[in-house]
Amino acid sequence: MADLQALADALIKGDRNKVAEMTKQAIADGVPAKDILEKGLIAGMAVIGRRFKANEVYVLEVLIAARAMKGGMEILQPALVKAGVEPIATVVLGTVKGDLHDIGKNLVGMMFTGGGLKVVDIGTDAPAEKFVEACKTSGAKLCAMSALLTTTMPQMRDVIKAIKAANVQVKTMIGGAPVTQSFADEIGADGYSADAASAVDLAKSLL
Ligand code: B12
Repeated sequence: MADLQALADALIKGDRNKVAEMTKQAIADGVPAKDILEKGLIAGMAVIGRRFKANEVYVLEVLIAARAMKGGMEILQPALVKAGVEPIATVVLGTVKGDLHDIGKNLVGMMFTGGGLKVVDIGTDAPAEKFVEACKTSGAKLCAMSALLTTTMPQMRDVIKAIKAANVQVKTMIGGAPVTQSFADEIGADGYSADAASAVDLAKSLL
């Protein structure tokens, strides 16, 4: 019988091949897809998130674990669809206009996926209209923005204004090295978090 704790451990170690192999085996053993996702892949990613938050692992380890998670997800996806397991919600994620930094954004996206959210990544240098359009077409419940430059932070305010003007019902959250809670309060964002691991908890609390 498949050992989901061992699957989680392989993901924590970032062993992509083992994660793929064990995911396949768990499906073959008839383990419900939802259990493989929640008790194997998401459980492993949650550990990585906690360790990252506590500075026990670095960005590179998170990226390697996320790559292993992606490999497992690709195998599990058809079984999830078949079992009717839906993502918790859709989140639109992008780096605001004028800003090309995407390492942090991608990390947040990986943690979102690891937390069971569907991510619509609109990339970098994304103008307000692109956020609004993506939220509308994807039916997202959350809109997450990243900025790494003090000069592009004001773009976040523009995105929030555009979302309100278009009357799109999404919660907004922001992050990036220069962003603070007080800036989030100032521009009317629904939430802010300082790192990718807390971003998942924040997203879930906003839903
Ligand atoms: C890598 C880097 C680049 C790379 C980007 C490559 C890429 N694909 O991203 C390149 C070389 C392209 C680059 C270019 C520039 N950069 Co640069 N860059 C950096 C650097 C060294 C690291 C950023 C990074 O990836 N950090 C690692 C990630 C994991 O951390 P993070 O992004 O902060 O993300 C975490 C959190 O902030 C949070 N988070 C991030 N996004 C989100 C979103 C949400 C919703 C949430 C909840 C959380 C969240 O979670 C993440 C994980 O925990 C920083 C210095 C630094 N120490 O930050 C400078 C830095 C950001 N860059 C800077 C500058 C000035 C520039 C340039 C203007 C340089 C130039 N003169 O051309 C250009 C601007 C280009 C542009 N238009 O965007 C300055 C910004 C100064 C300022 N206060 O505005 C910095 C701070 C360097 C410095 N000390 O001067 N840069």
